[in-house]
Amino acid sequence: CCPKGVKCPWVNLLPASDVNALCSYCRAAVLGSPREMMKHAWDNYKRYAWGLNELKPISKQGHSSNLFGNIQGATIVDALDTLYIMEMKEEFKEAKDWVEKNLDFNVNAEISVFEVNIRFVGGLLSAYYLSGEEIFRKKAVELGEKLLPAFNTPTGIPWALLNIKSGIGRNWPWASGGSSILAEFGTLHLEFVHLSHLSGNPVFAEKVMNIRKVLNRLDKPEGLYPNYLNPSSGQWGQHHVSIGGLGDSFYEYLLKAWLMSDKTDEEGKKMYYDAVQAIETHLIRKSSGGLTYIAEWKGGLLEHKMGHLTCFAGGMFALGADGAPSDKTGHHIELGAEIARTCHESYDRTSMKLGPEAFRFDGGVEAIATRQNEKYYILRPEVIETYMYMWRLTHDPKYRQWAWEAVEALEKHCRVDGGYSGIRDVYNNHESHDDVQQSFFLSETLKYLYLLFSDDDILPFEHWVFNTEAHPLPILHKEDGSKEEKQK
Ligand code: DMJ
Repeated sequence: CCPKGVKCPWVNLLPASDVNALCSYCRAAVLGSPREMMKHAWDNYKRYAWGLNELKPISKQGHSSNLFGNIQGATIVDALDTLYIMEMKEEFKEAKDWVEKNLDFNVNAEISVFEVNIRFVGGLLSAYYLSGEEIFRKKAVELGEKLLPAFNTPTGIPWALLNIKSGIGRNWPWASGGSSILAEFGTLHLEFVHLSHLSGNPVFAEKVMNIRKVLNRLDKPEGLYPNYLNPSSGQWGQHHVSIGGLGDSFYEYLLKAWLMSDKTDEEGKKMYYDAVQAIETHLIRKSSGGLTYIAEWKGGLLEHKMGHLTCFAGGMFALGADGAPSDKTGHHIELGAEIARTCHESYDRTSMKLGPEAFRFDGGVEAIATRQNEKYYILRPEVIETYMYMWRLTHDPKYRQWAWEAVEALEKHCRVDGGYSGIRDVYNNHESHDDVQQSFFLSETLKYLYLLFSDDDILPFEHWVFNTEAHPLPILHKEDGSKEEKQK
């Protein structure tokens, strides 16, 4: 099956359509490929940016983002579980040693509560659950405690930004009327429930349960959740609803909170399925060319645009199909499949076969970016994430094929000597690199690719849920008990 035979170290030189018909030799090479990509990304980070947050793969130096203040090592913490899962033992050990000796939260840093939670707390929790190494549990709980002052607002809806030394919080200056952001305060639940579980301290879970309480008290326009909520007044800001940026992982965490509770969190379940119902009625549309998409809602008017971020929803709908009312199970899987197809089209309709940041369904176009500032690709995972869920839940081989097309495009356009870089315009024939290797490329994009080409018994869905940064967290069974309960 392999035209280049055993001399071919890179099966990704094969046309994508051949992936399902490979001999065992080639198949083994395919399976190894995301691991080799991880090695390239990791080795270069280590060579040029060790201990810093991210890598600039073209200029071969560190990249610091203001999301983490001066907390350091984002790539190391985000990559820990991927290294573990891929059995990159030496690399995992050097990452663990760095965490032990250098990961320091006693710094004067203003950080994004959401980003630090999903990447650092999530990364440490997964590393602990996978490896059993106490250092990761200790660091996760220590960091969780540092985040608690963010909840000191009149409603308990946390600030977006927090100085972890002074405990002073504030919101993004651009957010509607001083509001907190739905996708930010709504994406703490999984990690905080686990922090309570591992520390025996109920305070973490109490904080996130209070967020639910505030949301449930509020009237929702057409059953939809606006992206902005004022933490002082407890009132919605601007009525902008999105399943992409600013809204996305709030919905994901409702579903996953229910799954992670071993399906006992009935409140999370109801909030999720009610929200999906409203999304279907008001946001989901079909283009004249037959592509299903999720539009954005602005005070009752639809903007026929879908973000790359929104593409995660295909996987979410399919993952949630099981709990949907019995007559709707097939429908939710089908919805997932349709979103996956639309997002694949957004990749396929570019020159580089990598998807733009946002694509539109108006002015005669379908699944194409029309604005110059929406044509970039920053190594985001959401489309591959949806392929991974669709593959696991349907075993339709097209998802492996589509993922393979993405691997080929990443290798061709994003791989550079110094690692992997984002692209400024995926419609251009020539790469203009943005010179950033995002930490989520290692934690999410490469992990989802690896899982997609592996057997289903690696991190099976019956036992694990993935946080929004692809960090696996175990399902908490009743009999597991918290650390405190176990000590008792
Ligand atoms: C990641 O940090 C997470 O997936 C988050 O939910 C959204 N943005 C990036 C990846 O695109």
